[in-house]
Amino acid sequence: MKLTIRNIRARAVQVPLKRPPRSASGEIPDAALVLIDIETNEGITGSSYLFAFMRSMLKPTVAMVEALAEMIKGDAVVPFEIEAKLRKRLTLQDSHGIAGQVIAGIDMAAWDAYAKGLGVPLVRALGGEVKPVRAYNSCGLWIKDPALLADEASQLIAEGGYSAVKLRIGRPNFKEDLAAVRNVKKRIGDDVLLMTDFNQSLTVNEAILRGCALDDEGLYWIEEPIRHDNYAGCAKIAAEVMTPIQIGENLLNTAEMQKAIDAEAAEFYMPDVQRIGGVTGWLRAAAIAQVYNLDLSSHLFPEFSAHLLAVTPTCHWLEYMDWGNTILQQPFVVKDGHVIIPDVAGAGITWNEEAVERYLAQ
Ligand code: SMN
Ligand code: MG
Repeated sequence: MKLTIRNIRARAVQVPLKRPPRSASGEIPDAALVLIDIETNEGITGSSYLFAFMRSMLKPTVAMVEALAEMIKGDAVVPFEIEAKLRKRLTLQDSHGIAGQVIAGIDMAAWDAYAKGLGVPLVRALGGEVKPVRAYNSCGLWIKDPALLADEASQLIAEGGYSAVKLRIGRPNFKEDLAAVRNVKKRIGDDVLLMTDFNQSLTVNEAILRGCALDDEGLYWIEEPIRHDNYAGCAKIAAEVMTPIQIGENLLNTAEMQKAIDAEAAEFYMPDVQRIGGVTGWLRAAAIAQVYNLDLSSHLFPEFSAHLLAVTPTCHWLEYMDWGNTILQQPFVVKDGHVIIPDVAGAGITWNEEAVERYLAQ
């Protein structure tokens, strides 16, 4: 069914988190989310959500959705056309920053509506099939007392039969990081993979020293050791450290991804659907990853990422995060360490309106 955009609604919510994040680059007390709904003349609504990272960014993000909505009201729900139009209109302003994230959010909601118009799950609208997608549990193991982490790792694995979890590191005292890694590794054993994330907290030299020291600890990857856009620095680290380096959650578009690949910045890449440009941007990133035979994982947004990884030729790992669960009528199910894509039209997101009402940000 052909759809026409009638209106785009944006709502800000602050959702409590079961295990509030504390990384080497700061704390996140609750999930500041912006819910986007593209309403169409035909009665179908396409939905997505964005993560504003902090409460103070909710208002500008909602305002940006409203500003961009004005440009596409009355347009057909054709995601590639919408994306091209918004990027073109923002050429002289800037299509990165909040504007870029909002383009991605609108793109995701447009794809959701588009798939609903076809009456198929998003993955099928993309030419793929509904199938389980391998995931690691990323909902915990933040920076905290290393002695508490082994029990938390066991809980995280049990929450969905996971075979991989991610631990945040980057404490001022590296010995504490080592204790955290060893405590978790000892508990989970060799059959469960352990990813780690420095959240951009180190200098190049520190990263080489710490990375080489971690090479004997059996880690699956070391993520974002330094500032995300220092690709030459990342390349130095990747050359010195045996453990694979993972980057990508802060890649703002596919051109940045290409620059990182050209610099040989990392072994693994994990774009974030909100930063890489929504579903449309992801498809382009997946094509590049295929050309270079690079393993591609996702960052946050399991609901959209599951559909996308299911059509990604070099699909690696989905990062499972539960931040949207509270405001969804039916959070995605994880079974035997795999996210189950719901066999319904669209991405499978329906708001729990009662919860949305309760957590609406003022
Ligand atoms: C992360 C993402 C979002 C907030 C805090 C930390 C982290 C990850 O980098 O990869 O999950
Ligand atoms: Mg990360």
